[in-house]
Parts: sequence; structure tokens; C-alpha cells
Amino acid sequence: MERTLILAKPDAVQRGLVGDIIARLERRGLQIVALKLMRVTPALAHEHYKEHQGKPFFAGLIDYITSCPIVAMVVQGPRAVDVARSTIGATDPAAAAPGTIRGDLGLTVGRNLVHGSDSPASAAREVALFFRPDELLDYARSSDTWISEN
Ligand code: IDP
Ligand code: MG
Repeated sequence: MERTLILAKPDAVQRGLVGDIIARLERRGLQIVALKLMRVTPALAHEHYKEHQGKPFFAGLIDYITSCPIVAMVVQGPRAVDVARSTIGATDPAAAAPGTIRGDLGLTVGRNLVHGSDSPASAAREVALFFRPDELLDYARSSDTWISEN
């Protein structure tokens, strides 16, 4: 069982695609354990994306992620990090496979709709940036989505 941070980025919120994005992750079988609409401050943006500091797109990325509220969530499930990233699709929506969020809903890398943590270690770091421990609510699932996992 893993947890991962998902952000519906400002373009997803502005385009009214939050519900579609959440629905895709839920239908995949991932379980929401935290969810909120929030603004990303410049300080949080810099911390979240610090691995990209110094890259040519960094300033634009900070402007983008702070430009409008986002919807932040934590989802969990078996191999949630990789499962979420495969549902999200490749970083550049133009290259993302149809059927993925970016491949179906996006067109350019600078407006690629969603963030998903890239490893369990990144997920732990990023979840802690966006949520307090008491905001993560664990509860039993009524479906047997995970029971068939061997
Ligand atoms: P990821 O979101 O698929 O993990 P990263 O390489 O970690 O992709 O890049 C973080 C974010 O930075 C991307 O989701 C995208 O918003 C932005 N980004 C990455 N590469 C470019 C680029 O070449 N131009 C503009 N924005 C970029
Ligand atoms: Mg990344």
C-alpha cells in the first residue's frame, strides 16, 4: 500500500476538469484520503519544485502553479505512485498516450493539468508539504478493489 500526492493544477481548476481528473483516479481504484482547494504560495511552490530550480522553465512553472487555486489530494492504493503516474501520462501532453489524463485533456507541457509524485520518497516529502498528518483520513473501503491483489 502506498500514498501519493496529486495536484489538479491551475489549468485543471480553471477549465473545470477537476471532477474528470478525480473520477479517473477513483475509477482506477485509488482511494482519496485527503482533498482540498488551496492556493500555492511562492514559498510552497519553490519548495515543492526545488529539484527544477535553475532549469529554463522554472520561473514559468512557479508562475503557473501559483496563478490560481489548485486542488491537492492524497490517494492511496497498491503501487499508488506508479499507478497514478501511468493514469496521468507523460509530462508532455503532446506525447502522452490517449487514455491518460494528459493525453486526453492536455496539449502543452507548460499546462499539463496534473502533478503526481515520482517516487515513494518524493510522495512522503510532498504529502507533508501540502497536508498536516491529521488531514489524512483513513477509512475502510466498501468495494473489494484491492482484495484480488496477489
Ligand atoms: P512531471 O510533472 O511529469 O513529474 P517534471 O519533469 O517533474 O514532470 O516537471 C515538473 C513540471 O514542470 C511539469 O509537470 C511541467 O508542469 C513543468 N515542465 C517540465 N518540463 C517543462 C518544459 O520543458 N517547459 C515548461 N514546463 C515544463
Ligand atoms: Mg516530477
